[in-house]
Formats: sequence, structure tokens, C-alpha cells
Amino acid sequence: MFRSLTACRHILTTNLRTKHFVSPLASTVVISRRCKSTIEFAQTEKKWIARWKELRKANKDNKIDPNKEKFYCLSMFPYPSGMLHMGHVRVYAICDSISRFRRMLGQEVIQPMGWDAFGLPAENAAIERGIHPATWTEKNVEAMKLQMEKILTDFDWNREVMTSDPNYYKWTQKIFLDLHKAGLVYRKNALVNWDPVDQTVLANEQVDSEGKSWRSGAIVEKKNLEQWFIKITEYADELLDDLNLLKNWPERVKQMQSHWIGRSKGSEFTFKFENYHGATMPQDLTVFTSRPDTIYGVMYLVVAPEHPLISKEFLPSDHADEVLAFVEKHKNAHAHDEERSKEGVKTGLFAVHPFTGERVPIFVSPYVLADYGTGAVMGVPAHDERDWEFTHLNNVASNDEIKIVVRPKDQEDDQIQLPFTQTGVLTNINNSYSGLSSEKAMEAITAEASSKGFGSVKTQYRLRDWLVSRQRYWGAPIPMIHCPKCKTVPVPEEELPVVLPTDVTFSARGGSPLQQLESWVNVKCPCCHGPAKRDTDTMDTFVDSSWYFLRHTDAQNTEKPFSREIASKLMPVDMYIGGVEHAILHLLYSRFLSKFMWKQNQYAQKPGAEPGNGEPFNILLTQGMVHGRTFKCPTTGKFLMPHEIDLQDDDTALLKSTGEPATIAYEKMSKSKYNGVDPEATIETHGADATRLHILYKAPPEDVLEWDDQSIVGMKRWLARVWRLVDGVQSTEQGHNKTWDFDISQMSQKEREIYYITNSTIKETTNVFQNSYTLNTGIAFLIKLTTALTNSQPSLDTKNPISTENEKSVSPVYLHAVQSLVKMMSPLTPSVGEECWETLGKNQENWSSVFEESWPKIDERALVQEEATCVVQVNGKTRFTVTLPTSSLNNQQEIESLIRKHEKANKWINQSTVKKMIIVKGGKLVNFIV
Ligand code: ANZ
Ligand code: ZN
Repeated sequence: MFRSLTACRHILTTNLRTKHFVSPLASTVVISRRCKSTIEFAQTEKKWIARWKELRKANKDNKIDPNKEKFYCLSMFPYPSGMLHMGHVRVYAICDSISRFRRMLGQEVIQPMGWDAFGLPAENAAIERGIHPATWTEKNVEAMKLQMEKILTDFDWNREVMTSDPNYYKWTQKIFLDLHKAGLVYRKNALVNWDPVDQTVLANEQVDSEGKSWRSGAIVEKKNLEQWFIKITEYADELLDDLNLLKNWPERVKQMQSHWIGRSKGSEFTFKFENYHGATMPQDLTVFTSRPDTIYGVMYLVVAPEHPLISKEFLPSDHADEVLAFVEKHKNAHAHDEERSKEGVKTGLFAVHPFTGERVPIFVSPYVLADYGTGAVMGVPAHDERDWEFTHLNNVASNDEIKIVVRPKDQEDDQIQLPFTQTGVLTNINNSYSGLSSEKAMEAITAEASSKGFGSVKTQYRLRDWLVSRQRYWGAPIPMIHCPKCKTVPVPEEELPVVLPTDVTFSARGGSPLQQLESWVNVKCPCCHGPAKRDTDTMDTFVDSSWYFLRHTDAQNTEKPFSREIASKLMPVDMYIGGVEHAILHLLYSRFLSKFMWKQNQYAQKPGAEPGNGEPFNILLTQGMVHGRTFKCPTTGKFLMPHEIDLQDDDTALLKSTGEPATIAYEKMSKSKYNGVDPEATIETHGADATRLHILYKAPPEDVLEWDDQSIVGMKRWLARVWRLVDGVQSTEQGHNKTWDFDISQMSQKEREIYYITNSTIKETTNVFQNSYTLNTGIAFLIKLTTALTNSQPSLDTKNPISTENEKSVSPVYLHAVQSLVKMMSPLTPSVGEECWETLGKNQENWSSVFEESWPKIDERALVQEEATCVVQVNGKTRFTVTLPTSSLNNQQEIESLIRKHEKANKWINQSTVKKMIIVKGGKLVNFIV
């Protein structure tokens, strides 16, 4: 990006028109007037942005034409940071292109935009710079709207939503109360990150990898505080099972969701404690296992460090100190599941194996998670990787002692590679279960345990309830009141919204500013009218963003979140486009809330409509990241700033200081790597049309895009070539509203060729826009069509010429091709598309936007390749015949290469030196002189 700023020019001219329009075949040479024919991108963009604005004003009321099929195309709404980055430009370019295409297909397109406007950055700006979060956010929104306009998006601003607007969060609060009413909201103690210096709760992202607060630098503690939860686990089964309905979602995303929900079927077993010294013990210890068939292989039990057993009360005194010290050391472990330490210590306690009566030691280790299953596991080293590792690390048992209870079907017990973690057949140490398959044994063992009262079938989920309260200011206040008498009381619906007070002071310390605002906190209890206090927590911003797509359907409704009738018509979102980083949480929460509202009958679905069951998104397109070029010092590995390197012509770079070559790589754009690219600067230099094209052409939407703007000039050149074609046929008296009705048999050979490639391009690009979304290949097809048109003459030897204002004669087939090209490129490059379209229809009385036109129709007849038989002679003697497509008949090279591919060609032609090739009867007879 650093260099090409100067290397490109903004204006492309097409003044040099010579050979293309002088047809050697035409009897009269057409002399064209020298028209101005330059396209000035910046001016064109401005002109069309203004025109579109006018057009959009006409549809203030979000009118929906009932006769049209709707297409709701949505890109994930952004956080209003104040600046679009290339990733945004990429999603919006994809979304806008597909929307514009759908509009031309004749569908009623809904393409709204909004702002995920609550959240921490605004609050930080307030603390650091003294600007109120609302002011900061509004300013950013204004700036970003302008930028979105500059990239030529056709967003429907009448449907705009902003989550921090009381007219929006009133309904977020209402949905919270609905959930509460349905029994899906509750309060419980939960561990939160606590900054002991600033005396405030921190979000996970504010705790760095070393466990320190991002602002104070203090070691963050875990503190138990009462929090609000939404019972998403109640929907775990349907959220998992309905993934099957999402046929148009990437498999990868469905797998991630499925893993996140993590349904695991298994059993629970209860172990009694062994009596010792007459101490009072809890009744027993329950474990969850997904492999009940391995119960005879249990060598020990392990509990999580946070397990209630781990206390002075229960631990034998000769072990207590060691155990508690160990636990203290491993508290607050941040590591992921797999990396958690397998170190463990004996608790000194023992349990009794419910099947064998054996004595089993109980350990404690951080590899057991407190909040999964029962927080306790049965250790089966022979059949579980983690237990195997634990056993060896802590010398729990020697290899000979380890009990092997399952073997592969076709192997003897002594050949088994340990740990053997698959299912198989039970070995002979399993009493009455020996010889059973794992599957049968799981059932039978659980049944026995169940009948004897020490076990049962159990389904376990990884999914946890959704902790939605934040001890923060800039969010939707939780609409609850705490009364000393009535406990927690919902704010009556008619009092919504609970408005965020604006007269607060921001400081880094001492928790949420809401807590300090007594006038706001102190209220009357809605039940007993006694003194009570407002809840001072605000909602997780994921709550705001998990229903905004429903609000877009009816954004200005003042009575309800949205009208049932309208939402039922417009839902589901037909196509949802956004980053794969939202594959889990945002999409899961959105699916949950829209299912909830659907079940509450707040909206319905047309019978048979996909995906069904209140699923909000039909097609999900996850776009890849935009990576920028980084330069690193080869010795220190430090990222280099643009002014520290010299770019070379061959795309390498040298360090200015030492002359060494810099290491070049593509990485996620970031300030610290000096590889960010400002979209506005790119647009300023190259124009928005070319920028959009470039982004779409460089990679298919789902792949990583390695940004460099070297090749952006290629896109500008293409646009100029199209402009030249348009300029060559402008102002025919036909204009562009002609319904084409061609008689293929009346076409000249050249017309047929052009008609063929035009129709095959229509076919390919339609497929791209509608099915594969690989817009890069779509652009490649359009470029190919452009080349074919550039390489032929507008007249195409036509028998039915039409003439232009400047007296050139043009074949209607050629005109149709140019018009189709312009229509097909317009969704990708809207302002140049409009400009070309307007130019083509100069003689039209009433101008209409190219996006009001219908998408070109495929003439299937054109795609049938006609064939002709060609007789092949060698030195005048007939040797064989080949079938050739008629389109190849006027191309000597193609004829030759097709003939040479024939099996008989090897014998007669390929091994001899051809002196001459004579083509007779327009390709129906070919004589090789060898
Ligand atoms: C004995 C056993 C034997 C196990 C065997 C596996 C294989 P999923 O499938 O993910 O649900 N486990 C149970 N609770 C745990 C906890 N709180 N922390 C860590 N691990 C826990 O995993 C279930 C298995 O994970 C359970 O089945 C248990 O180990 C372990 F050959 O029990 B298994
Ligand atoms: Zn009360």
C-alpha cells in the first residue's frame, strides 16, 4: 500500500479509439466522432450517491410489495468504533452485491444496518477523555454512516437500529422480563474477575494472559457475587438437534456449536465413603462418566480443587495442610481444559467401589473441572488418556496393576496398547459382564446400578447458563427492583424503559457509576410501595445483539418490539454474513432468543419455510479475515514501520538502516504490526467501485484475503474497458429497455459466438450470485466476456444492423451483450454500473436505475453448441472424419488442435511434418499436405 499511492491514476481515458471500430469487413468504414469518453470515478460516485438518496426517500414507510418474494440480506451489525476497517468493507461489499443482484432478480430486498452500540470502549473513552459514552457513540455512528455511503452500499436506513437508544433497549428489557416470566431468568452466586485495586469487576477480555488487570495491572482475583443468569441450558437439546435444519450453514460452524453445547450421554455412579475414625462425612460421592462399561477398571477417584469435600471439616488432619496448600496453588487456574495440570495429591480419604467393594483412594487434581458433571471423576487409567497420564505422573499404580477391562474385538488381552480408549468387548475381569460389547455392557451395568440405587442414566451438557449481568454503566439496565420485603420484583412493563441516567460521573474506580447515583437507585417497590433499590447491573451486550434482526423488520414500532405480522413475513433472515469469530456465542444466543420469541408466538413462520422451528438465519456466509502485509527485521523479529523500509520493484523490501531484506508476511491487521490499511484512503485513491471489485476479486468470501493494492489498477483497467465498449454503442435508438427476441438461425457466425459467450456468462454469474457466492469467479467471467467483446466488432457482420447517433452500425446481438455485461457487473460496481447504464440509454425518455432493471435472462438455445462434421484428408485422400463445434469453424488453430486430438490423427498427421493445411467449405473439409 505504501508505494502504489503514487503509482496509480484516478482518471482513465478512452480517447484512443482506432482499430476497434473500423471493421475490415464492413463495406463502409464507420468514422466515429471523437467523444470525450472519460470516466471520472470520484465524480461518478458522488453523482450516484446523491441520486440513490433521492430514490430511497420515496420508500420512507418500508413498504413491502406483497407480490414479490422477499430476500432479507443482513451483515452482522458493527460496533460503532468510529472507523470502518477493511474487514467491514469486505462484508458490506459482499452483502451489498448480493442484495443488489437479488433486487434485479425481482425480489423485495431488505438490507438494513444498525449499531451494536453498548459496550466497554465507549465507557473507557468516557473515563479517559471525559466524553459521555452517548455523545462518543453518536459521533462515531455519524462518521461510519458516511463511510458506508462512500463504499456505495444500499442500506435501508429507515430500518436502522441502535442498541443504546431507549427506543431499542426498552424492548431488550421487555424481552428480559418475558424470559423472567417464563422462568428462564434466575440469580445465583458466580465467580467474577475482581480488580482489588480499582475495586471493580472486569470482563474476561480485560484480564490479560498473565491474569492481570488491563488498567491497574493488579493480579485479578475471583470473587463470588450474585449474578443474573438466563437459562439457555433449557434449550440445549433443541439448539443441538435443530442444527440439522441448518442446511445452508458451513459444517464447521455447526460443529463448533455442537461442541459448545457438548451433549454427552452417560451414567452417574455413587460411591460411599469408607468409614474412618468415626468422622462425620458427607453421605457419598457421585461421579459422571461417559463410559459406564469401564466401571470395573476404576483405580481411584479424583475431585476438583473447588469440590466441597476439600475442606478442614472433611479432610483427615494428617493430610489437610498438604491438600489445602496444593489447592491454594492451583486456584484461579486460567488454562484451557486440555492444558490443565494433571498433578494431584491424596486426600487421605477412601471410597468403596459399589460393584466390587474394593477400597479406592480419593485424589484432588485441577484436571477435574468444578463446573462439569459432578466435579468428580472415576479414574480408569487403562481407558482414558487423562487418567493414564495422571496415574503415571502421580505414581498411583504401576503398569501391571492397571486394570484392563475393555479390549478390541479381535485382540487378546495381553496385546493391548494402553491406554485403549475406544469401545470394544469386556475382558474376563468384569464378572458377569465379561464378553459383552461395550454398548451392551453400558446399558446392563447402569441398569444394575440403578436397580440397586447407586447409579442412573445421565445426560450431561458442556453448555452453561448465560451470565448476563455486568457491573458496568454503558448497557441496558436490568429492569429489576430489590425490596427488603418482596425480594426481587420486576419493573412493571408500563414503566419501561428503565432509562440509563446521563448525569453520572465516570471514574476508573469503585464499580459502576450507577451504584453511586442515589436518586436513581432508590425507588418505591412496585409491590408493597415500600423503599426499595434498583438493580444497578446492566445487560451483557450479547443480549442486545441477539434479537436486533427481528427489530429490523419493524424498527420504528413504538408499541412492541416488532409487529407479529411484519416479522412473520420477513423472517427468517435469508442470508446472514459475518465473521467466523461469531460462530459460537452470538449465533447461539441469537438462535436461542429467536426460538424463544417464536415459541411465545411473537412471530410465526410460513408453513414449510426453511429452516423452521424459529431458526433465525437460513444461509450463513462466514467471511474470512483481511490480512495486511507486515515487514519484520530478520534479526530482531521486530515489526517495522513503513518509514523504516525501502520497497523494491520486485515486491521485496530492504531495511533502511542496514540494507538487509525484511521478512514479509501477511497477518491480521493491527496497529502494533503497522499493517492496517485505511479503507477511506484506498477509496480516495482508487475510487469505491474499484476498491469493492478488488476486495471481491482477490479471494472467495470465506477465505483469508491478503491485502495489497498493487493489482487494484487491474480492476480500474477493466472498468475502463467496459466504459469503452459502452461508449462505442451508446445512443442507439433502441435504448436499453428492449426485450430481446433473437432468431439464432438469422445470426452471423460472429453473432452466434458472442451470443453464446453472453449467455454462458449469464449462466455462470447467476450461479455465483445465487449459489456459490464465489464473487471472484463471477468477476473473472465478466472480464472474459469483456475481452471477447473488445476483440470483436460492434457490427459483428450483422444482417440486421442498428445505427447509433454517431452513425456506427451495431449488431443487436452486440448491443445485447454490452447491456447484459453492464447489468451483471452493476451489483459489484454500482456507480460505474449506473453511469454505463445511463449512457447506454441516453435516448430514453425516462431514466431508470439499472437496479430497477431485471437481471439478464438466459437463452438456453444459445448454449446448445451446434456441431458440424469435418472430413479430414491427407495429401488429398480422405482418411477420417471429426465432429467439431460450429463455433470453432472459423478458427484455424482451433480446428487444427481439435483434429490433432482425434485418435486417428496420430497415425496420419501427428508424426509427419505438415507443410500446409487447406481449409475448404468453411471448415467442413480440411486437407493436410505432409
Ligand atoms: C470414566 C472414564 C473412562 C471416562 C473412560 C472416559 C473414558 P465428556 O464425553 O466430555 O462428557 N469427566 C467427568 N466429569 C469431569 C470433570 N468435571 N472434569 C474433567 N473430566 C470429567 O467426558 C466425560 C468423561 O470426562 C467422563 O467419563 C469422565 O471420565 C470425565 F475409559 O469416566 B470418564
Ligand atoms: Zn416490596
